[in-house]
Amino acid sequence: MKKALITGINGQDGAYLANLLLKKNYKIYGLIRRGSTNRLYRLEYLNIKDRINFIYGELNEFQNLQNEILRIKPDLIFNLAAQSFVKYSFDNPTYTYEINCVSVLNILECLRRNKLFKIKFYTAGTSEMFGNISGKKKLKIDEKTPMQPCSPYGNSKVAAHNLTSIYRESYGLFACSGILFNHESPLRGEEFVTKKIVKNLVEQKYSKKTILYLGNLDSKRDWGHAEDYVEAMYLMLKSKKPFNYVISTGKTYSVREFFTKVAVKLGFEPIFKKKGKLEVCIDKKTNRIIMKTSKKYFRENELSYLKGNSIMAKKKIGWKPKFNIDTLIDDMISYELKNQNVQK
Ligand code: NAP
Ligand code: F7E
Repeated sequence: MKKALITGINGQDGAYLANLLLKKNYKIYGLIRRGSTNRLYRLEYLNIKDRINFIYGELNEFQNLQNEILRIKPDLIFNLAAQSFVKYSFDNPTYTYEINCVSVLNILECLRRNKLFKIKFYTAGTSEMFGNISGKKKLKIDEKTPMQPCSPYGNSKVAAHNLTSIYRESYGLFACSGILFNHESPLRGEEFVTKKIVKNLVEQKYSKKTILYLGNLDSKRDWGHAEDYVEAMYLMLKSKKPFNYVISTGKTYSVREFFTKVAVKLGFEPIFKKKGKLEVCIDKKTNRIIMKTSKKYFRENELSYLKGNSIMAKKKIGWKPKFNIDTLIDDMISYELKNQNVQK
């Protein structure tokens, strides 16, 4: 039986990836850090918690990580654990850098020092590494686009990405840094904008009448579904040659467009009034304010436009997304409706 080790297994991607690999008959080991509350709800939701072999540890604890890798001898390692919230990285840059970069270096060093050249390694790169490079000209980003991160998070991921390429080229490790654009799902963390919008608007529709507070409504993202994106991670490690592929849908929508789509699907009639940090959205049917902007959610530096080009991944590893923006939103709404016990 093939074995896979996943760090960050209780995060959004970790849970979907574990589910995918179990279906492919892998034995799964998952690294999680100790906590005082239940953070395994995603694995419980997918009904796979009891099929995971958990390893408790911190990502930056080199000795422990090395012992576990030597004990398990996995065929594949997926490093998904990270401080993944961009806004938080402006307030906690040192922590973000250590977790997101030093941890990758630790795994690469462990593979190199112990001559574990058969283990295939994936680490989670991101579109945030490009910063605003394509913003003005509205270009599609591909594997050759230069990286100019505009957040401490993006910078930490560039460092990890470059180290991965350096170890691949210098020591012949099978190591890839997947350049994944935003991907969402019902299991997305609640601080991210898509989940925040869907959860709040479903609540406003069916239970609590609490206004939704958002930041910049005009930034644009290339949003895909996490289930499609974990498939890409797997395909990257199954391919013959390691390569850092861009994974994206090739379509981009503003936060305002995403919000409007969700609101309309739920039967609201959204009308936007005022501008910038004073903007509000009113439901024309009820004349009630359903959204207000708040200074709190604007960023120190905004990445305002993202659109990817995944032709290379399509050609070389046969990856193609199954979801589009509407089926993604439908999936997210239907999960929230079930949570609210609403019959559709
Ligand atoms: P997520 O839901 O935030 O999950 C992050 C995981 O990392 C959680 O399991 C978290 O565990 C774990 N973690 C954080 N700090 C840790 C530490 N010090 N030691 C051990 N584990 C730690 O993120 P995601 O959306 O699944 O994303 C997965 C990876 O892809 C991340 O590296 C992210 O940066 C990257 N990425 C995500 C996207 C996206 O749109 N989702 C796009 C590009 C790249 P706790 O529960 O203990 O916090
Ligand atoms: O923000 C704007 C915000 O936090 C998206 C991570 O998975 O994808 C994710 O990073 C946009 C930004 O995701 C709110 O300013 C407006 O322009 O959902 P987000 P992100 O920062 O793009 C990349 C690829 C990753 O790698 C990261 O790990 O939405 N926005 N109002 C808001 N964002 C949030 N969170 N909350 C708001 O109220």
